[in-house]
Amino acid sequence: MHKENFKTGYVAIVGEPNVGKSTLMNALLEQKLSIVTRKPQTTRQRVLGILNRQDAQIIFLDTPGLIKPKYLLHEKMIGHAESALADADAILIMTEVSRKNEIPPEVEKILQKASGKPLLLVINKMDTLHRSEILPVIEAFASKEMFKEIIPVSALKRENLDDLLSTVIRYLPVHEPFYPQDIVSEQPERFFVCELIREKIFDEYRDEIPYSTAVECVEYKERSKGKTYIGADIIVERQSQKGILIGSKGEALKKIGQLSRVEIEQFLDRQVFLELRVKVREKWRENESMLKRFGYGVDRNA
Ligand SMILES: Nc1nc2c(ncn2[C@@H]2O[C@H](COP(=O)(O)OP(=O)(O)O)[C@@H](O)[C@H]2O)c(=O)[nH]1
Ligand SMILES: [Mg+2]
Repeated sequence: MHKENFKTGYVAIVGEPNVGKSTLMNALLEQKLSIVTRKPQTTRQRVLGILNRQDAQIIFLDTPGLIKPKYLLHEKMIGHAESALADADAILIMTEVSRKNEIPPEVEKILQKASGKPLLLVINKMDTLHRSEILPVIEAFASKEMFKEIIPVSALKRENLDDLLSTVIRYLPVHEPFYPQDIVSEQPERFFVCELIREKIFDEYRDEIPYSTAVECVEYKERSKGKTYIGADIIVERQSQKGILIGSKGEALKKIGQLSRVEIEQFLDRQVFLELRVKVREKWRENESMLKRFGYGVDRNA
């Protein structure tokens, strides 16, 4: 039985690209669930992570960074962030110390969808500032009077995260847990497998390539000898991109396969046989049915 005042709720993490949203969720869960890269716009949909404590179950929703949309894919990404706000009991608006006190218009706009919900500002990357420089940043944001709380953290160095958690819990309703207390997400294993492959592509390729790429796990079979067979398609938009991804004599693709397999095995805690194929689907980022197929479909006003 749970304690009488046990709390359960959804907490959306929203903000600009690259401020550290996925790093924060992983740090809070003490597990790598959401992929992290040095490039913006890595996260494309909402990623659910469940933190189970003695006193609370916090369901975090990591979301794509808020940008001006250029492709239908971007509109879907913003749609995922909006749907996370709609479901949230509390909202973590994430920014980083270098932003001074600016809340960009893309973020302001989406916050209109969150009217009445508690907005907690998380100022990340405080490890990059000298202690004496942090207070003025907090004061500048406080003058906006938009936020119930302002919490400076370093997601990377795991600084001030306990404070963040106890603050968040204050804003959650008293409720029984929604999920069993031994699971960390409801998204299937194969989703995280595809995401890890996508992360390696973000790390290894430049320019438009990572942004033009989707990954689809087409086969996922448990084999008796303890190895899982995973066949995944890497989707690109042009023939020339396919050539670059594969590389001369297939070396580049082989490297992606090796790097991905190591992380997938760590994530699944078992051995994996990974087979990657590269396919061209022209303009998939503008194609409603392909976006849906690759897992990016969402109703804007869900
Ligand atoms: N110095 C510093 N870097 C961070 C911190 N949190 C995240 N980063 C880096 O910022 C980049 C973007 O992080 P990510 O979590 O993918 O950002 P997202 O796009 O908001 O999800 C990565 O290179 C992270 O390692 C932090 O607290 N301090
Ligand atoms: Mg992210």
